[in-house]
Amino acid sequence: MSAPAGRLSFASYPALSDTPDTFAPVRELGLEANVAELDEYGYTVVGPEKVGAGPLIEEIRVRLTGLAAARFEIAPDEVGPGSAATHRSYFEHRMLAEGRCFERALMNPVSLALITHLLGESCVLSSMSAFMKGPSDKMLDLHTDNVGIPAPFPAYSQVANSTLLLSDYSADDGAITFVPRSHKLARHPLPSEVEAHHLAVPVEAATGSLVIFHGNTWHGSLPRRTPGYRFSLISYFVRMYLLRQEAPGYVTDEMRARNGPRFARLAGDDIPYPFGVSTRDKTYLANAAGKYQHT
Ligand SMILES: O=C(O)CCC(=O)C(=O)O
Repeated sequence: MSAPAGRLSFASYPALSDTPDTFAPVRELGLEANVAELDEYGYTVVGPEKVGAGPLIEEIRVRLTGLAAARFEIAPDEVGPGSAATHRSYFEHRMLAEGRCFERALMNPVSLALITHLLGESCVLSSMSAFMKGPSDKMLDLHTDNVGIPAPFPAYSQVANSTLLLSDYSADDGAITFVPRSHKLARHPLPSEVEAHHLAVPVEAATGSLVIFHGNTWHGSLPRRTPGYRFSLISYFVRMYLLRQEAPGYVTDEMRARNGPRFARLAGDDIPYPFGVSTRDKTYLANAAGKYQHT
């Protein structure tokens, strides 16, 4: 991808010509302000008109309702408010195995541009989860998504979250909340801080929006006070050297063929570990050439 005339692109610098310019898709999709928010506040919200998911949103909702109905052992039209005993009523992983609509959500260009800004092109999908939340009085305490990673965290993201909103979000709807700039603290909230909800700002956004956040950012959620479910689809990505939450044995060659090389990479096909001779040599060469400085 080349930069518009007069704009900087290190992809045109010969020594880096095979290093991906992760800013190029950001610029192409007009997401510069979202990148600034990610870097400054640790999270950003992209509106439905820019995300462009359209009818996919309803398709995923219907699919999730069917999966939840099967889990609750009721008919899909009986899935409604009232089954929530905790901050979430239905939370399931491995959604990528559940139909092409989830593949399309994974490959959304806006989501990938911002996740790639945070984690580089070599990042992989760790898990894709469906989340339905009914009315309750339960808050989700503040935490980071750097599960199992001790502080101090690096300033850059090692994990990142792309949440597709499948219903409207507001404080009353039980929105996710963020503590702006908390990614710069580079640590988990202390036990004495996990209930500091007054520091956290709720996301107010329409169905079809994307919420993207840096792995260091403190977040939680409010109780849902309105009837029915809050629906979301969470794609959680990690740098390629971290263990994944899912073992993606469900990814088939058909899925690879229809979605292309970036999909295969996200599915983990280029992870160099455990070392074979060729992946070992490729990794050492790339490391020696400084490729991982940029992605
Ligand atoms: O969406 C929510 O309410 C919270 C989700 C969350 O904590 C996460 O995705 O890490």
